[in-house]
Amino acid sequence: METPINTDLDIDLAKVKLTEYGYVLLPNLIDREAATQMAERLKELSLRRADSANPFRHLGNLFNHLEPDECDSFLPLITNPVVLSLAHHVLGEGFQAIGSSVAWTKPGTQASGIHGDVPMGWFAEHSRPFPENICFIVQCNWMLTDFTRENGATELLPMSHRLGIPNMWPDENGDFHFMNEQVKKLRAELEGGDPSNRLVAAEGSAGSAVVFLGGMWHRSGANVTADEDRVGVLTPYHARWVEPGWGLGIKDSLLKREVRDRMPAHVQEMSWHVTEDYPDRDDYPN
Ligand SMILES: O=C(O)CCC(=O)C(=O)O
Repeated sequence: METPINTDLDIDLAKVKLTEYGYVLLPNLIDREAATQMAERLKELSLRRADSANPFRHLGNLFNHLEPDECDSFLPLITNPVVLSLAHHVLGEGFQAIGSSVAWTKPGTQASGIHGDVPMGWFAEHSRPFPENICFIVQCNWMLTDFTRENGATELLPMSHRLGIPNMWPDENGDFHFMNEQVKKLRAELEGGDPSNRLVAAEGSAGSAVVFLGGMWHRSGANVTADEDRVGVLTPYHARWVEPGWGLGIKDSLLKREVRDRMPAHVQEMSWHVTEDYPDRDDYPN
């Protein structure tokens, strides 16, 4: 049965949920059929890239991989007025779009490690005081297939943008470090089976989205189904004053210049930096 697009969403309530709980589920924002078609095309493009037999497939900024005449049908993923309004609410004027990366978890994909998005790990690893009331990134995961707990829906720890940073990093001996013992213990409990069921699975039907603050503790769940693909597209937005190459360490999620230059004017305004602004080198921080 056709799922109607959600036109009566309460945007003010969505803003409150985003800032207070750290995430908000947005059911049926785009047409299910359009979402399904995008998923099929993105799976095809992901398969073309040389890759191992890894059941998790990732494709960097999808617009760099599409044919020029296909871009328009994928634009709703970065121009959705509800998502833009939430990004503006948190990040203010001039926020920028990056990412649009495909996260396809096939059956058998393991859950990822729990983390906060860039640049939070940098603050932890470099023992810097981290800015608790400042949001660098608003993350959005578009569900182009149905997302269920079983097929690997994004899992989030509600209100965890108010906790420390869960990221870990290895030293030269391969031993892992955390910003403190508390986050280490909490993360170990969540990843060790989450006995109190604190992680929320962002479930929804194809065409829905989950928007969350970059500082939220989250991961992509394990796909334990026998035959269900989970295809998401992550479309983060960052504050204008963040520098994507160094501040966010994600130069590869920018648009190529020629792709940016053929985008509608309002998308170009959200895409100040392009891949070519960052020469190839391996010392951009992650
Ligand atoms: O694919 C997902 O469900 C989550 C992706 C994620 O954790 C990330 O991009 O930081």
